[in-house]
Amino acid sequence: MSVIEAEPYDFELSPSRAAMLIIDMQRDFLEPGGFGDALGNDVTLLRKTIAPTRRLLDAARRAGLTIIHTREGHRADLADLPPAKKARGRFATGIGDAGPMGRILVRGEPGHDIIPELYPLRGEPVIDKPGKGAFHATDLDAILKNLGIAQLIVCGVTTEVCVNTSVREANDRGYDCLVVSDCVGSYFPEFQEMGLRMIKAQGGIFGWVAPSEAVIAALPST
Ligand code: TIU
Repeated sequence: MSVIEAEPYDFELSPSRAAMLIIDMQRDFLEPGGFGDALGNDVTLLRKTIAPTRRLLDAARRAGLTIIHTREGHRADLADLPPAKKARGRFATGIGDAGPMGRILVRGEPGHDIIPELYPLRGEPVIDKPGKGAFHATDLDAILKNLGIAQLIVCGVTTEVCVNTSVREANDRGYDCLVVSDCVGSYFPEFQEMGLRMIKAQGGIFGWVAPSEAVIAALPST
């Protein structure tokens, strides 16, 4: 057990029972010329998370932590795409349509895949999720239970959407979540701030928040 200096109070890390969960670091959300960019979002706000996440990922791999990646997306036949999700936003080019990096949020398309900087290693589970939360309609909970994981160190995008939804789902399932403040990103600075404040408020109502350097300092160095 080692202690991570976090808010609202110290997080007691048990490395053998902890997983690093990296949410939706996909090309379509992060790369210039992707879907997020095409919608008018400033992807540089998300790209700031890549370097610290890479440093934390390297340290977590060295420490032997379980690493799990997620991707938001749908079957090529879109049979798992709720009509309400397809219709939302009234976009001229939406989920399933041809976008700048292939069909938008469709599994197997270039834009749906994880950015090269954080690409999963063989053996690291990749969870394909149809919703915002990493638990909804996926086998994540079963995988975590089978591995004996009780703590999640959460990184990824976006802070207020898929990260917050996943942390809330995890919290209700009994996991302790620590959200890494410089390894989560939002297209909206005010949502970044509030997305983190919502997690750690009220004594850590959904979990803990700490910067990557505090997490790295607490990881065992082998
Ligand atoms: N992964 C994730 O957050 N998906 C989103 O759709 N995020 C937005 O901020 N739109």
